[in-house]
Amino acid sequence: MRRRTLARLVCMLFLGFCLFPLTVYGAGGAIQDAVGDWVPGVSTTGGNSYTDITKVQFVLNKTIMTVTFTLVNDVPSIPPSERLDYWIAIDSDQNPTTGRTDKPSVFNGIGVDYEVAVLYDADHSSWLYIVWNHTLWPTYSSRYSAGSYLISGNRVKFSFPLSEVASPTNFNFVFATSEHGLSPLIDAVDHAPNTGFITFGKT
Ligand SMILES: [Ca+2]
Ligand SMILES: [Ca+2]
Repeated sequence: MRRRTLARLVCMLFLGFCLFPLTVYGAGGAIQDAVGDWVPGVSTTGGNSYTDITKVQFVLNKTIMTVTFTLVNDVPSIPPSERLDYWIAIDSDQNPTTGRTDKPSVFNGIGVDYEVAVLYDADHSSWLYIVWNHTLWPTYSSRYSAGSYLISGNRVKFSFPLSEVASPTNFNFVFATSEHGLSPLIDAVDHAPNTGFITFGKT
């Protein structure tokens, strides 16, 4: 009998957990972005359609952040540029005066402590996945991230653990793309949201 009672109790607890999961840290959403709205003053020549954001989806599942960019057209496997970036800029301490502050028109005034990016670098002739730590800015420290990424058609998706960006409990962020090259001349930046930023956290 005792075994049956114990089995029933375990079963009830399991069902209760399934019906009422203890999710205490998770959120998500999406930002729609206009077509052809590269950042004025930064984008001198307009841009290629694969840098033009139409939507960014973002999900925070406990401590794993997943970001999916949707662009106007497919991302080329070998871009005609020196550098092509898809990134999230994170203000991990919610302090606009710390971290990178040199491009307020791109980052909308947040103090960028970390950037997590999927990028193509012509110097390496390959795609890379990197986290920049701007805590020591302007000493530009970089390293490869423990995250993962997928480029498929007009989508760029990547995931990374928050431990890569100092495990913040509350943080602000902005998404951006950029492409630069001299031959042909390319210099384009798009971002989302166009003004302000998104906040995730426990509060
Ligand atoms: Ca856009
Ligand atoms: Ca900051």
